[in-house]
Amino acid sequence: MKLALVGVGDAGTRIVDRFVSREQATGRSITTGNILVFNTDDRVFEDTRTIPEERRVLLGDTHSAVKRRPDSADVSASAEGKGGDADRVHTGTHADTIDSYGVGGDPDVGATVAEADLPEIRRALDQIDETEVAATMLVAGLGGGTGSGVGSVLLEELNAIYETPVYVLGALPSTTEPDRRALTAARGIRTLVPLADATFLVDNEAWRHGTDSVAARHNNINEAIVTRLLALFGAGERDPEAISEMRVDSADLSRTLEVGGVATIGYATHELDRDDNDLFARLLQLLGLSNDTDDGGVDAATIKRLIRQALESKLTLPCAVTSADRVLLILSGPPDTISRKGFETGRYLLEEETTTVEVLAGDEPVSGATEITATVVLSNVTDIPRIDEIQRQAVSMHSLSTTDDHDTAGGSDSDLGDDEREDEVDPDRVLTDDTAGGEDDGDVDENDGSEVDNTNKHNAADSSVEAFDGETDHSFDFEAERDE
Ligand SMILES: Nc1nc2c(ncn2[C@@H]2O[C@H](COP(=O)(O)OP(=O)(O)OP(=O)(O)O)[C@@H](O)[C@H]2O)c(=O)[nH]1
Ligand SMILES: [Mg+2]
Repeated sequence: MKLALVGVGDAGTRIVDRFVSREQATGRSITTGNILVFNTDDRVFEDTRTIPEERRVLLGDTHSAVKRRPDSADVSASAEGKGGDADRVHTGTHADTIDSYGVGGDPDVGATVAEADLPEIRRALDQIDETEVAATMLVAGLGGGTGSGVGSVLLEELNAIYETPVYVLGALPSTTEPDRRALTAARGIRTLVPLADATFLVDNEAWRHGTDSVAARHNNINEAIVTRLLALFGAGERDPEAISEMRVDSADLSRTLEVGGVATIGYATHELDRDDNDLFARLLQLLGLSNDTDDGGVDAATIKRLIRQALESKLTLPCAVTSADRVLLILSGPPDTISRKGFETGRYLLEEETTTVEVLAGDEPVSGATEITATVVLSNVTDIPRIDEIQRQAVSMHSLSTTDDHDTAGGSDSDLGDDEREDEVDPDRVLTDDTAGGEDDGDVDENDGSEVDNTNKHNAADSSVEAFDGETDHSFDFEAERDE
């Protein structure tokens, strides 16, 4: 599927950059240059390798709440004098702390800045040729003031101008980050998920290795994300000449995602050893001596095992697989290796394990590949422990903020008054049984059943700042969905 990528904030910028560099290195053609990144702090722009300057948009130039990073010469001078600023700059990228540059982690400032810069945003978006792509994906760290705040305005804008689906890829903060990141992510989930045609979430907590530095951790996670996105959106985009009866196409992916909500991806690889067993199996088959009546080179049991591994692999967002609405399986490998029988048993396995009959499956023939990969997409999953945890953290932070005027995150959000904090997360609307039942909550009713309501699409452009207000109709309640 041809896809435009719009990165926002540091995480979004890095992930888009990584995607394009892998796309180029593997000779694929997915974004075909339809990329853009937005940020309120340009530190990470300097580190990008594949994003042309005109596609990197720095917002908030004229906004007084946006703090510009001093250039490095100024920093060394001031660090000599004061000592502290140099550290700040070093933590400005890939840190578990929130620094004060850009919008300083505040999504309300992010949304305000983006609203003010809408003309500039629109001019930048003109560089994307919607006729060349089947969908657009907004990429952001949902705990970021820029990612969530600017991201919410961008998503509304993309919805308003594009007829094609707009997906979101959002990274969730890890537990080592300040509570304020979790609060922002909880709000980001509630704002973005109902507005997006589907939201892929990645849990940084599940994917981090204990001893890694934050930078190494992010790099590894970004690599894993990009591998999965390429397997998914790249399927059907290469080797058009290779023959396959079951070729996956972009309609399969859109159909899987059209139920909306949160999607997660599993992935597994099997290295081909074509010199021995597989060739032998093929030989037997050619001679009519194989009792595997299969048409492929890798036996059915191996294919089935691979599909099981993908389902049981660490999902981008761990969840109960039985809560999925739809499933898509993509098997990618040399055209002659993917066994039809293995494919069918694998599909049956997915139906059983996920307890859904809506399993689509297809293959992506790749001549000369040395491995077979299985990619499994689970869409509209609702049983997600990590989201419950983030919501609980957000609610307890909210409670603390209403009983204590001090900034419990130790961050720089002292500019938020109590009234504003009231709006950030309303615990009654996020976690209580009242909301879970959904009877008296118009918002939840709107999101009734398994489908996320997308009626806001194409008419929500005027409500981006209010989208963070607990009283708008953008809320998405996972508890309510689960109980239905
Ligand atoms: N997977 C991944 N997550 C990241 C990366 N960088 C940051 N994050 C996560 O994204 C969240 C937001 O961080 P940033 O992207 O730095 O924030 P921002 O969107 O630039 O917004 P500010 O708060 O204004 O700096 C953090 O809570 C991290 O969990 C990255 O490179 N990869
Ligand atoms: Mg930032």
